[in-house]
Amino acid sequence: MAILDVTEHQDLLLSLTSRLPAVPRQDLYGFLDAAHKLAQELPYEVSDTLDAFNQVGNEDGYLLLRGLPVEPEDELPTTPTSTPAPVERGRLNMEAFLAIIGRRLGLHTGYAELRSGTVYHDVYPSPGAHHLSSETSETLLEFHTEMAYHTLQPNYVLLACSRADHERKAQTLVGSIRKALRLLDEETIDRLYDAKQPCEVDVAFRGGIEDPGAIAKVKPLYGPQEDPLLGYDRELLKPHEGADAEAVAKLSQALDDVTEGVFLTPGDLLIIDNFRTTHARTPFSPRWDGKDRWLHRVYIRTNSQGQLPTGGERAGDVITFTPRR
Ligand SMILES: O=C(O)CCC(=O)C(=O)O
Ligand SMILES: [Fe+2]
Repeated sequence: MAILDVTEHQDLLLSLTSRLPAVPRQDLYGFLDAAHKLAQELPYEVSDTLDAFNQVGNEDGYLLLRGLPVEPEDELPTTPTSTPAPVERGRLNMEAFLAIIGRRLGLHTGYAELRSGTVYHDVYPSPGAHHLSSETSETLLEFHTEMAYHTLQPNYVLLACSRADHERKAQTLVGSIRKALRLLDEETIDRLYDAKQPCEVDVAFRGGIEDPGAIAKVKPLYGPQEDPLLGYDRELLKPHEGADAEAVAKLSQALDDVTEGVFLTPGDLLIIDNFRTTHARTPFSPRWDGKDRWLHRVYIRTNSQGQLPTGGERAGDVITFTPRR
């Protein structure tokens, strides 16, 4: 498991967050610029690990920073029940770390159609959530590569935990293509490689139409032949019946076989390599008592897969949807 325990650096890390503006959303560009400077002052152990992950990734497809100093439970606000967060909400430790660590990796990006185009997302359970939503709880949130159907798909999904679920049942699952590929035969790989498959999109990108169908095309495997990238979504990918569907089923099984689970606990920050993995979340039971599971999420783009096409992008930019075709 790719875990870096940063507990010994807590004092230094906390002092970095104290130099960030107190109200992130008032001037998010300014907040993320300040974070960029602070990202140059991370302990070497942390910055070196982040830089190496950013350059070459790893086998697991994720990196977990553990032991970040989250607020004591009695100082944390209650878990949100609505989105987006109020502009005046004060800086939270885990949001501060998402800023600094995210800026070490690349550029925070908002997606205009998603969560009112905000950059920071609260992830919390909601009664009656749509089955594809991160607000689900009692049901499995199935494997997805985040926005695999979006031309400007994020390179990283960062999830930081302020509260775990009461019973600590919720597991975030990551399936890595570097591991899964070894379980696939040549024929299956050939069938999946550079082969566009019909793909539906998440509700936010459907333009208010209930079922626009498979409006995107996604390649399950693409990029470097020896070390391919992955586009896989168990709910949205709709391969043609026959050989394509059979190959996707084999890929799906291989991803299940290599899946690793992480129980996110307060002070954890999970970096998911979104071009080489698919992720999911197992069911858990909310109590609706203000202390339910609470994660903070940001999306990071880098130029490694051409996700910064203009060269003039800034951390905090909000971009619009073009489906992969
Ligand atoms: O709740 C989790 O652990 C993951 C949810 C998820 O897939 C996401 O927020 O992108
Ligand atoms: Fe996700």
